[in-house]
Amino acid sequence: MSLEREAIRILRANDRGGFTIPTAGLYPFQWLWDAGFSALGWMKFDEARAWQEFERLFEGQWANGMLPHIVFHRPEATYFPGPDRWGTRHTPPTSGITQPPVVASFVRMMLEQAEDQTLAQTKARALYPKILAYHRWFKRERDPANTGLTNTFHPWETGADNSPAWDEALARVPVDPTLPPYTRRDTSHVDPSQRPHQAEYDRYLSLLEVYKRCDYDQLRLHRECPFRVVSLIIDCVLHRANRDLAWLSARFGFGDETEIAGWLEASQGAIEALWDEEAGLYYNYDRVQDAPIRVGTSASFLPLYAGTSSPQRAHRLVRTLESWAEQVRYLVPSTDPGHPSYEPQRYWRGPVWAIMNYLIAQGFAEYGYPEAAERIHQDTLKLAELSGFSEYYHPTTGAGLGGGEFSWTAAMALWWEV
Ligand code: 2M8
Repeated sequence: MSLEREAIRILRANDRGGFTIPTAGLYPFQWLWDAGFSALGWMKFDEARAWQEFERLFEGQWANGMLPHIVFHRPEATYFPGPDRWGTRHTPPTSGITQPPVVASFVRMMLEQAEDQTLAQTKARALYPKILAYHRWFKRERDPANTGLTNTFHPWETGADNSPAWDEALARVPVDPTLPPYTRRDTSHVDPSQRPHQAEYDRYLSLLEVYKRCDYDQLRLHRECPFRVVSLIIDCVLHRANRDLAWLSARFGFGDETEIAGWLEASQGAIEALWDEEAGLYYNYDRVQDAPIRVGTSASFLPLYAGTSSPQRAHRLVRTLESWAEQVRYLVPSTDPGHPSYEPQRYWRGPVWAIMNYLIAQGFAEYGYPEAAERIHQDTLKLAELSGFSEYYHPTTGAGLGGGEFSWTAAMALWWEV
């Protein structure tokens, strides 16, 4: 079967009625940034269904504008933590944290490429106020001091759960002595050597108890949450999303461009302050320690996707990518392969992720480096041919890892035409 037909088959198989689960068993609900990538994939063969993905996602939006990272549209026993553990009292049930805000950018891309322009304009226009409310929530509740960067309160929010970038910050989170007992479900679907360690899970769940004690009050979390970082994935995705939100505002005549321009001015300078000249890349930042987190990750290239980098810094990032390419067979490993914490098969500690490749390649292409973009594109294609549409891949052997028949990997094959 061609890659394209197989990708369509997977998206259809993972469709649960207007929303796409990432993969059966391991992730049986709708996740925020997965929904964005899935919508791009649907766009290539069913435009109406693609727009519906966002409509279902925004059913989970909170009254304060927050868009949660999971919408539990219907009960499923194969995932933990489910709605009871989150206890957010929302209808439909949701988690209580967010995820990389890809929506505005992907709505713009879909609008620009739609064959059915009447449908696309109606859908994008209707989504706009909801996306604006979400971005206002980010500014108001995650950057109240207007630093230009947002506070992130959980590794799950970053999308890169067990990245070595979070090791030290997470190790400082005390394990809650009253943590209710729990059974992990992830390791019954996937080999534990490809998933986070138990010590990390205990802290992921301890953080969840902190949110509940704070009643999900973000301003309290700025003071009381022991895990506070700046995540390059969140902030770079948000910066680009704000650019695209301003574009949508102008396109439809909503008139919010001045407000959004103020946010962009702050984040432009603040993201660039995360640059490390010696390392030749950008670092995440620990807000508790008030110090950069000196681990190169695939997110270290995302200021190109944001569009904040200077041409000189973009050039340095190409050199950095080349040095990584000498150490692995397939780009882009999720952690610097020369770093001691690099683990080529453990989830976000080394493996290659198709969706990150897409964002990084787009950045390189837009900065005038088509060869780097094409190399990443070709590697993604080879991985899919070799190992199918896996959740992630081993950067040296190309083996498929994590969950199989994975929606966002399949979606990239359609949208990015791998
Ligand atoms: C992974 O995260 C979830 C928690 O949100 C998990 O491991 O239980 C991450 O790879 C995240 O980026 C992704 O959105 C999610 C669903 O694919 O799985």
